[in-house]
Amino acid sequence: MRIAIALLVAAALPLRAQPPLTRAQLAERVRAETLASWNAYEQYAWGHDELRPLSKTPRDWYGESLLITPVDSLDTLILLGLPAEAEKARKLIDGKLSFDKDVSVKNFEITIRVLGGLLSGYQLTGDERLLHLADDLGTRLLPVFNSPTGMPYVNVNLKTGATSGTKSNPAEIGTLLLEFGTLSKLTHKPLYYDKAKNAVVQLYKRRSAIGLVADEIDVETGQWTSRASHVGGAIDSYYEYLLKCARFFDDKDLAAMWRASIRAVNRHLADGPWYGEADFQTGKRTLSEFGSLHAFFPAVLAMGGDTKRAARLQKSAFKMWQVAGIEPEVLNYKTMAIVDPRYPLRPEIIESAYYLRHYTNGARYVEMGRTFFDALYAHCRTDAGYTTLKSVVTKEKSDLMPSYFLAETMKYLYLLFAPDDALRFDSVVFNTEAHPLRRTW
Ligand code: DMJ
Repeated sequence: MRIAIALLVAAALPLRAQPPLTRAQLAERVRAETLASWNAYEQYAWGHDELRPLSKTPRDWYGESLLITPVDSLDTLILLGLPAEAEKARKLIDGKLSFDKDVSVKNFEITIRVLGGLLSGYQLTGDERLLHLADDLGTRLLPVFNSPTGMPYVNVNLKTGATSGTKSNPAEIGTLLLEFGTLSKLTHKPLYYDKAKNAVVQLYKRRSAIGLVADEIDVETGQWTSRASHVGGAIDSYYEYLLKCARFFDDKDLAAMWRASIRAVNRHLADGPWYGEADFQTGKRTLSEFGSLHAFFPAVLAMGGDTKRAARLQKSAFKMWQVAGIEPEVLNYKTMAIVDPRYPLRPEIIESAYYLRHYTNGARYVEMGRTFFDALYAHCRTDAGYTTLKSVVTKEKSDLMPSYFLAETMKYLYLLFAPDDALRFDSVVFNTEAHPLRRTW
């Protein structure tokens, strides 16, 4: 009886507040969750492209595996201090990865995830086999540039070199140069750099009179097939690479292209504290939508030196996150209504928090990170890795751990919390899949 009364009294008392976790403790928790997710991949999807955490089954993008998760995760495992797991991944890649496959792959995705992962893996481990694989992959991807304009086709068959897909977009055309350029420098084959750079130049040349690009173009005719301009999916990383490649390769043409582009974007797409959509030729506003893919933009603004706009936009993105307690894919920022309720474990908002913490030393970005991590843990964690959400409103889960979750989402979260010497920010440039590349030439 006395025990029962004591329990009742204890239940009525407010819980003693737990002290919030320190940055070091948060970094350690991200590391532990990364390890658990990797272990789930090992247990249920080893040797395959991706893990489906709910059904505990593997997924291969093209029927045959290209080891997308191991290649995408290798540098994360190294940077987070998981050497045994990294070594196992490296050995799997060394022994099993082959591109001699009769499959038609998406050039953009394979470039940013696989070519980028092999290059950063090579630079971090010194394993020549990884560079050899990157060179072999690069050679097999090169036919994409054989269009009448030089802008890449969407798909290429790794064995036959047959290309397909004429309707592409600035992101897929303009997000190849960090990887192809690095490959060029490391193999001393200028062709890779020249082809990928020409593709960006061809795209840039087709910008409108007010300096904007739209989100679909035919790579054979060079004609735009859309008028929509924004900084979201299908355009996003085109801007990211203009800036990063200008600096990484010390390329004056790209620097000028970046300066002209950011001027036009700020002039026609900035909409109060958000960035929306406009007609690329007239600048007329068309949509007030912002989403999880747009959320990379504060990072790029900060890197370009505009921390004021970057901080303001990150504040907006954080509001988007808070509407349902985790980030929707698309939000109408005028009404704050959710337009697309999915959350595919995207990293961009975390990436921007990391860049802003680096550039402004602002503690508020670590606090944002705490909110992101708590929500991921609460809503996306399963007993076999993390999974995407069908709806941030109902929190209903879907069944996929995309390879970028370990490549990007967990890496940027860790780096946001970890001490600066975990990775010296200025010693690398991250490709759009968060693979850190070093200028070793
Ligand atoms: C990643 O593959 C890359 O960050 C890409 O630039 C955009 N989409 C995903 C993550 O959301």
